[in-house]
Amino acid sequence: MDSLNKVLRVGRPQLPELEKLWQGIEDIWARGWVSNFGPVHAELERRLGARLGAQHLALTSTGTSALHLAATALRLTGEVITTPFTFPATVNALRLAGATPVFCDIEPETLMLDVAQIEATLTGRTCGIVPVHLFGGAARVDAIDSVARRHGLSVLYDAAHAFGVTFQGRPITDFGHASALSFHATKIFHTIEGGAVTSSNPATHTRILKLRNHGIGPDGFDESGTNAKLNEIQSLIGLHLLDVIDIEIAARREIDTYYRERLAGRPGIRLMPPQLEVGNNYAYFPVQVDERDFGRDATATVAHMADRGIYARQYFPYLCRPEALKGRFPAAERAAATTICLPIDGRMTEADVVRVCCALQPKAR
Ligand code: T4K
Repeated sequence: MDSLNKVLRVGRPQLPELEKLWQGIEDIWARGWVSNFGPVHAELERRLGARLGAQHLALTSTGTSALHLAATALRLTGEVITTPFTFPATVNALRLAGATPVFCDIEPETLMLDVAQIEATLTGRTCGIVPVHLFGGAARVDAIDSVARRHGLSVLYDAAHAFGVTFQGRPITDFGHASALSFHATKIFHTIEGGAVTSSNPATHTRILKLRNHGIGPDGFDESGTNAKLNEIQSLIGLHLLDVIDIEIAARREIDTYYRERLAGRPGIRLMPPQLEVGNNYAYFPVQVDERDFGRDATATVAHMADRGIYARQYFPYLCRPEALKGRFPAAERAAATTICLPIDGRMTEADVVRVCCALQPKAR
């Protein structure tokens, strides 16, 4: 399909080739085992753990359930410091687990938790930190983990966007006590809906396995859990996409480069500086729109592009909107008002990038 007729939108899922999927579906049908920890689920869990370099990995039904289970397993029932510049799932899951999210501002440069402000936000009731690795980059894991160690806090990373990301060459899931990944269809690796918790401590992992299956463990039922299981068909989709994830990341890296070449120096458009110690996965291509120089704000920019068949998204305006937060977290508020994500996926071409960049023109004065 030529670029002009191609749908270009954020979050367009990569789907496995149907012919390849078919044999796996026939096998599942023949076994008559479609959920509750079947062989495809087991294989995906094993292969994902190996790919991500995780000591322990448990698949879950969504990224939100991964966060919820991990927060429960880490007993985050006091105040938990997190960012207001995230998808609502982060705070929803914490509240479900009985934690009280306490917001802290972000660094304008990375759009992730500002470590200096974490220290200033600590109280006697703080029990944990839940940083979010945004857009394919990484929060300042070394500094955050060292603050947590100094104060005896648990760290749960929201790694919904961070599949395969590294910091100083180490898997991002090596940091903190646990990480929660999302395998939603819009993510770089997905199972349509799904997620996973990685953890370093065997006891945390054992508890997560129990919590995702109604609280039923090898010794029976001794605490309430939920149903957060991934089924066999979704696991099969994951196995197929895992075969091509490194091709997808490499293809996106090229798209990222094309964008940077085309958009460098464009008035009113700020590109995110590359994080030198981070192996990015190019899950998103965020830019910030400065209304004064661009002539349109982020919302008008997204609408203007949609009129030209390009579907960018404003991420994340949600949590900074309530009046109660106004003025308290200026960097997050500014990020929420100005950040848009441009389409990026491994099926795009340089011509597609040109089309997006043409639609992202400043308003003529
Ligand atoms: N933590 C963070 C930091 C997160 O960003 C998320 C989820 C979570 C935790 C929770 O993980 P999950 O429980 O969701 O696994 C989408 C996703 O639904 C959500 O998973 C994701 N983050 C969030 C950033 O994006 P919406 O409300 O923006 O989705 P929607 O339907 O408006 O679609 C987004 C874009 O994707 C549009 O351009 C359309 C496109 N799309 C979407 C779907 C579902 C497609 O092209 N095909 C599709 O099938 O939340």
